[in-house]
Amino acid sequence: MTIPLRRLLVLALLPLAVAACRPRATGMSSLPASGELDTFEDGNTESAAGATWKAIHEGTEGVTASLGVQPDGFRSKAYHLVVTGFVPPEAGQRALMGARAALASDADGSEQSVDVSAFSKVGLALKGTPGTYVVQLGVNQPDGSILPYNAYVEGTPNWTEFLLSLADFKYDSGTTPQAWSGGAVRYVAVYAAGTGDITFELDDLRFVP
Ligand SMILES: [Ca+2]
Repeated sequence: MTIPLRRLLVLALLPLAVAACRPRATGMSSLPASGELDTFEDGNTESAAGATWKAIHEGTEGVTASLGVQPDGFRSKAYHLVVTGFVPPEAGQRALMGARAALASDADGSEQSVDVSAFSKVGLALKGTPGTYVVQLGVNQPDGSILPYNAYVEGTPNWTEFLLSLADFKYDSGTTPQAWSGGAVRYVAVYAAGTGDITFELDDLRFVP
């Protein structure tokens, strides 16, 4: 028995049509081609990638973090993100206190990854309680896991703009540090590395070609 060519074509295209009808395909939002993740100028905690900024307070008891969008800013001057919290002095490196946003989001709100190979840098403006801050990219691995790749900046009470090369992000949490090797990025996060009462402010977060 032979199947006419036209029917074969229809059968071949059917899965594509079904995929196009799925709500998750039409509801997907992700990092704009411009690379601009968030200027906060809309006054809310939803990024230009359609995902919501989340306050992160993990790793040990007593860590707190909350966030909000407040007036003023760095380059885009209407609004910026403010993160406030506390890291117990004894928490050391176990504490995660900061803010995180995914680079893409499904219609149901689940986080998705984005290929950032069109970009070579991450730009952001930061000011806050003096100390070191960790800029982190969650990078998809071939086995499906996500590893945190870190770069470090020094925060001061004055706005400072940082332009971090993707090549400078390293996975340094394990026994064997790993240099940047590309891959799709699930999220951007900024964490305070210090302890005590900490407030820091973010603005103009973007991927740069
Ligand atoms: Ca702004």
